[in-house]
Amino acid sequence: MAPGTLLEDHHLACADSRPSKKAKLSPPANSLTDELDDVATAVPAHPLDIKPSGNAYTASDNLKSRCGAFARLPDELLSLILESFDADALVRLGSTCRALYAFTRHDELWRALFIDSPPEDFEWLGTWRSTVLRIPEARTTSISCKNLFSDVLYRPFQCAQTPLHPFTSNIPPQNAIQRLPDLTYDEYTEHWTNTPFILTSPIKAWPVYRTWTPTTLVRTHPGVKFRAEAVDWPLSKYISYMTHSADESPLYLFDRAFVEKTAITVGNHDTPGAAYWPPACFGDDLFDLLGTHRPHRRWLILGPARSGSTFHKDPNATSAWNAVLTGRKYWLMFPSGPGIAPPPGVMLSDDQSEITSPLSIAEYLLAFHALARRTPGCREGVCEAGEVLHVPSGWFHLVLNLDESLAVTQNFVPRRKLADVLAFLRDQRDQVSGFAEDVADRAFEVFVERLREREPGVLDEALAELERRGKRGRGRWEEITKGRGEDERDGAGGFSFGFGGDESDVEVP
Ligand SMILES: O=C(O)CCC(=O)C(=O)O
Ligand SMILES: [Fe+2]
Repeated sequence: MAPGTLLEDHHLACADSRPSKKAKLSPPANSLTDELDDVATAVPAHPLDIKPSGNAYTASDNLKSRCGAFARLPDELLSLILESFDADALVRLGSTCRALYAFTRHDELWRALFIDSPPEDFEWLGTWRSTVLRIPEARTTSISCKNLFSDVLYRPFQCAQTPLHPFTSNIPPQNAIQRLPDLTYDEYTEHWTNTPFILTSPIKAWPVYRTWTPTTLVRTHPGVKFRAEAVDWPLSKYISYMTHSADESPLYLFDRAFVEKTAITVGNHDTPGAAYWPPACFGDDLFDLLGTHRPHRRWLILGPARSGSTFHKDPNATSAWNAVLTGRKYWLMFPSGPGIAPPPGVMLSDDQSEITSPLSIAEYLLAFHALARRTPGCREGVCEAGEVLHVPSGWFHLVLNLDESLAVTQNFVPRRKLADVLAFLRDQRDQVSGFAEDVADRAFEVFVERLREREPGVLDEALAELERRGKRGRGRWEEITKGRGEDERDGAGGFSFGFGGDESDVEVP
């Protein structure tokens, strides 16, 4: 969560950590209420002894009242102003009084400073501030700010410390994502393209499943730079960050060039020397017909416990599989489509194209998980190491790593979802992503041309499906908008989350 972006939702998101009266009145043991009480009381004290704002009402002293003109600024505004300070100004201001010491220690400020101008060489020293200032942890001061009461400073810490297992366990049976040993191509094509599922045994024979762990990878590729959100770091630095940081939303390694960087061979299960191959049930990827024009398709994903992906849909209406090599991932999923509301707490921009929720994963779970769990269409599951989860085209998903986790994901176009992908490329052109620049604005035309040359039958089937949908959509829409003179909206509709351009800093498949 960036400093200064605290909105009302954040107030909703993190419960005040004052001792809860509810504990005394609690309903029977093991209820969710009990678990949430445990969540609230399991948060340790803030390292600088900062407390939530509410405590100011009963306190006899308040450090902020003693920081001159700054005392008059609301905490949100003060944090926002500090975002424009450089490292030197932050250090000097922080040495003037305890309250400003606390505000200028806020690690999100230092994360932004680092990311704005990443140093050529650095050593990860446990916090962004220590890393920017090159101060080893042992020499970092920690002055008690006991009478400072600030939600802006306390909440990110609380969200980073709150136990998340109550949200990811006791999955209601009706929400549970189905677990299957494996599927045949025909079974997948006939029955499963629109359904999330977990395959429990498809990757046990992958060489990378047997040999790749964060520890082995860093041993073999310590200096290879991988992309982690806005930075490219040598793997050894990322692992050092991953194993020794307390960020609320940890930097997530998401690298689309890992095959080239690690010089592995990929292909199908019969490709000589292949390090991994897509589970056979998913069949061919129709984007392969585009050859060198195809959009990005595969990512290596690595992150610590509590890292993950906030709600999004995969790009270009593709489907995906996500194979866990080490660790475990909790998935929360919702279908989308005409007439289906987005998941609770997910806000879409007016044109439905962009997600406007500012919540981190922990904030989302704290504020909306209970409602999400009760919402029709909700699917949840934990994908263990050695298992593969199927993300159907168009489904919203939020993913939380329960442990440090290494995974490989691939996006693809199965035959049954070709119509959805064509509709997306044709009707949501400004959201098409992951293609090279010279193809991006004519991706639909290029793809249709290739399909016509190589798979005319499959193309005709998909175009006929699109026409059927168009007719159905027009009938319904005309009924609704009779006399208003409005155009038909795209039948596929809904929000989607793209890759951004090639130069984009952030990409989440
Ligand atoms: O592993 C993750 O964090 C989720 C990645 C993702 O969104 C996907 O595979 O589609
Ligand atoms: Fe995704």
